[in-house]
Amino acid sequence: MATISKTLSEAKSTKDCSYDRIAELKAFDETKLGVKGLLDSGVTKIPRMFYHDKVKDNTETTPSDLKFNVPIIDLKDIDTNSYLRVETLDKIRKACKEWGFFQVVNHGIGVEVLEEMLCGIRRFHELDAEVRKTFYSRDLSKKVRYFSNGSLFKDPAANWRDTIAFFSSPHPPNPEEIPAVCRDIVVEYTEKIRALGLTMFELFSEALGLPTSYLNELDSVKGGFHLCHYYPSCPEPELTMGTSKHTDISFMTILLQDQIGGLEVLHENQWVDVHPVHGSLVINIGDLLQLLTNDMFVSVYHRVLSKDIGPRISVASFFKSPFPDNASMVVGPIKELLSEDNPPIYRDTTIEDVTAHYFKKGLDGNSSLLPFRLCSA
Ligand SMILES: O=C(O)CCC(=O)C(=O)O
Repeated sequence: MATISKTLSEAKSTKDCSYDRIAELKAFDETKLGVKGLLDSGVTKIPRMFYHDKVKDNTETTPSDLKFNVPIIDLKDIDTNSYLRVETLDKIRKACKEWGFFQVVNHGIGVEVLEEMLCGIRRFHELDAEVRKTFYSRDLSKKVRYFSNGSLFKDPAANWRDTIAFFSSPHPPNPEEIPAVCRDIVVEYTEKIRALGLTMFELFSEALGLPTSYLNELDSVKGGFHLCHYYPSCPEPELTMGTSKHTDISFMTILLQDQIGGLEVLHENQWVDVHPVHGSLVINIGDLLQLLTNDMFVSVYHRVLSKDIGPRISVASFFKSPFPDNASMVVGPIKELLSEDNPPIYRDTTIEDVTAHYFKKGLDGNSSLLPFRLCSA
């Protein structure tokens, strides 16, 4: 590892003409130990592959905090109090339309489950290096997979972040495939997040004026996986990012974050902090739900800043199409939502085409829906 980090730092300090980015990426990937491994090897300067051109863009973070707050929606008693349910549906509709992001409290998953999930993911990422590297893989068909930067060789700059991914549905891993240090909690969390996902889709359906079960009856939303991130503290956080600006390809994402902070959402051209609220979960609309709802709900850009403190742990649970099982399924704006005043903005397409475009473009900061917009819209 010491040799590799020397190669990495040599690559960083050499002049532009001799900088071999691919060699640096390969050397990093071959360690199979991610950013955590780099930090453990004692780096005090980040390798050049992590340099981002535009860590600071022309949108501001701080002033927006004075002006905007990501909505927090309380789900308590909405099944028993019809007045509260209507009020909550109004809040959800407004949040999905104006923000594409909100936090939920009293969502039915105990705080001890959330905390144990964060601890379990941390235990995995802090396993002995020799054990951890046995899970490292870029084989997308693996149901349990540890890696650093999903599109390492495609993205313009690497992020200061490692990840372990778990398929959750429709084909979850056998429990024995899950690392023992987080096995029980990953199984439990998967079950609980799935149930919350069904509830959220019911609420979304009602908020859209559709029958309660509408979205849950679509076969296209029955797939799922978790990306469980570990953001080590960064010696030069101003030069890199934890997660680059992007939207999610999912229908919906439920995110669990610890108390470190750093997640930001783009709202009215301002980066707004998604302040960690203990016991809450962050809900965000993905590109495919924006397409289904004909922009009534929006999928918005978000990113994670690097910090000189850490590690930060987060778990993003994506509700998506069971790919590749449903790859050829046609998706387009829901017909019941369309009218003369609300004509379709997107053409019908397939899950396969949207997904292929999303991965082809990588984390370049552009919406994956652009090629599917109708010219006249
Ligand atoms: O770690 C986070 O807070 C966000 C992660 C994220 O945006 C993603 O996995 O797509």
